[in-house]
Order: sequence, then structure tokens, then C-alpha cells
Amino acid sequence: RGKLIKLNRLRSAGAGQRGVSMENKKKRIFSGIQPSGELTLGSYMGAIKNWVALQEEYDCVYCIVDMHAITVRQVPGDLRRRALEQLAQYLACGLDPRKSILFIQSHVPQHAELSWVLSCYTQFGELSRMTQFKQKSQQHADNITSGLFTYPVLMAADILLYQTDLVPVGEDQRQHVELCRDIAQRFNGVYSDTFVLPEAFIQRVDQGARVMSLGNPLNKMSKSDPEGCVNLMDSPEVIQRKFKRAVTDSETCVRYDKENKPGVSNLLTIYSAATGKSLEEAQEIFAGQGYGVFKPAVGDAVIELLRPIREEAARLIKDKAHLESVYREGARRAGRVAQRTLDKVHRKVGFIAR
Ligand code: ATP
Ligand code: LTN
Repeated sequence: RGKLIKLNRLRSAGAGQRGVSMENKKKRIFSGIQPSGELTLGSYMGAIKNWVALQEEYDCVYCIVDMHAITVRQVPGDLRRRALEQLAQYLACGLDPRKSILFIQSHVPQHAELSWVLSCYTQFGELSRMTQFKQKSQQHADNITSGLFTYPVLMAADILLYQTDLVPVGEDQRQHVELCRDIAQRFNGVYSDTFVLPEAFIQRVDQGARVMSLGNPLNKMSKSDPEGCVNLMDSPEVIQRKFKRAVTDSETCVRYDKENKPGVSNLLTIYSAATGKSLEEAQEIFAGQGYGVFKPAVGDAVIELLRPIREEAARLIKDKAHLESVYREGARRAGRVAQRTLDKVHRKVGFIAR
């Protein structure tokens, strides 16, 4: 009888556990940004703002991908400074190490290890088709390294190590996430289920999906284009100057028309994302007004949006001990999850256990 009770207890404990993991297991999210330049309004509206919201419902892992940053030449001191500032800015934007795992990619060596294995399951032809590689190899024609070429394999390792379900990124990263899914599917097919198949999770910055450059509204705002971008840490004066100079058109009417008025449409999108007002409301507010009123008003909205972030990040960057404890603890937690996946992969491909 004693045995039976024990068995029943075991069974119900097992069922309970399974129940918990089936019903309550949160989906896993992974994303990262390279410390290749100052974070911009584009990084915030297109990525980090969503990451913050996702922390409540998902099991999130957010990374500072410094190993990706060295695919193009970096000044070592700048890279180090920017990685730390980026962490301070992540925290200031509302990423919370008690809710999510926050870490620096180079602190978790499993990324490089899995990347090697995955590169043996990735076709040369697949990598040759990547749009970002084509663009970046044009921009850095004198330094087209094999790291720049295999960048998407390292990104696939980032994602697959954490058995990620969803990858919140901007539209420009969709192709990389799809390649990651193909690699995972191929690996699972050759062996047996090893990786969760991830999906890109692309949220729209209002109607735009992308924040465009203030200097050339046909290009996305990017941290490697200092002319057209607003940085998270820009002072109110600098932000206002950049918006006053923003490229618009020769009409004087504030109207959303992405085809014919890309500059004004971008500013309306930014205004709407910064204030939480819809595009229709925004157009009503500025109906009949010229650009001389419109552009500074967008600047003011962005200044108010970024003010608390800038102030908090400036405070945090001085607290090196705190930042250190956040990235150390993050690497420890990330490493544990990553090693579990890597062990599985090593076993499947036929490596002898250490
Ligand atoms: P780089 O100029 O070094 O390529 P970047 O400024 O384009 O950098 P990334 O580090 O490539 O930024 O992007 C970080 C994340 O933010 C990605 O998910 C990307 O899709 C998103 N993102 C970057 N810029 C924008 C933007 N202008 N609008 C919307 N999302 C963006
Ligand atoms: N390639 C991305 C940065 C990046 C990333 C990732 C994003 C590296 N690894 C994993 C999501 C998941 C970029 O350039 N924005």
C-alpha cells in the first residue's frame, strides 16, 4: 500500500509538473543589438521599446552582441565603452535584470562554439544571398572578412542556443531569422529535434515599421549614419537642431503620404510613436500648420520621450559596480541555458563528452 501511495504521489507530481510546464511555460524571446555605434531613436522605437513590453509576458533574453560588432573594424576602447553604455541604456529604457536575462555576447563562449558547428550546416550559397552582407560588403569594400560573411551563422547560434520561439527585430533582420530557421530545420532533420524553430516577431513603429533617417528619409535611421540619426543620449538642443534640419519637401502641408512625402510621413510616424497619438490625430493637430511649427513640435515630443532615459542612463553609467554585477549575473544565467543546448548538439554530431 505504501508503495502504491508513493507511486501515485510520483505520478501526480509528474503530471503537476508537466501541467505547469505545458500551461504556464512562457515562450522564449531572444534579441540583440550590436554596440557598433550609439543607440538611436530607431533602435529604441524599432526594438528596445518592444523588448521592454515583452518582458511581462515572455521569458526574455537580451544581448549586447559585441562579437557581431567586430565583423567591421572597431576601435577597441570605443567598443568597450559602447558595450557598457549600451547596458546602461538598456536598463534606463526599462529592461529589468530581475525579469529578463541581460548579458554581453562575448561573455558566453557557447555562442562561438555553436556558431562553428552551425557553419557546417549552412550553405555558402545561402550566405551569399543575404542582403545585409551585400550592403555591408559594399560599405566596407576594403575589408570584406569571412566574419562579415558568416555573421548570420553567429546570429543563428545566438537564437538557437536559447531554444527561442520569437525574435523581435526590425524588418531588415527578417532574412537572417529565416535563415536561422532553415539551419535549425536542417539540423533537426539530419539528427532529431534539437532546436525550437524560431520566428521573427516584427512589430510596427506605428505604420512605418521603420524609423527613417532624418537626412534621407528613404534610408532607415541607423547608428552608422550620424547625420540622419537621433541618439538616445543627445541633449535637447541637439535633438531640436536635428529635427529643425530634417529633410521634408517643397509642399507646406503636413499629410501622411509615404510615397510622395517620405520625410513628413517619417516625422508624423515619430511624433505618433513618441506621443502615443494615432497618425490621424497627429495629422489633425498639424492641419493647416507649416513645417516651421511641425518640425520643432516633433523635436519637443522626442525630447520629452528621451529625457528620462538619458538622465537615468547618465546616472547608471557612473555606477560601474552595479553594471558589472548585472552583466556577470546575466552571463552566468545565459551560460547555463546555452550549455544545455550545446551539450545536446555535441552529442548529436558525434563529439565525445568531456
Ligand atoms: P548599424 O548601422 O550598425 O547596422 P543599426 O542602427 O542599423 O546598426 P542594428 O544594431 O542593426 O541597428 O539594429 C538593432 C535592432 O533595431 C534591429 O532589430 C533592427 O531591426 C532595429 N532597428 C534599427 N534601426 C531601426 C530603425 N531605424 N527602425 C526600426 N527598427 C530599427
Ligand atoms: N543582426 C542583428 C543583431 C543580432 C541579433 C541577434 C538580433 C545579432 N544576433 C540575435 C536578434 C537575435 C542586427 O544587426 N540588428
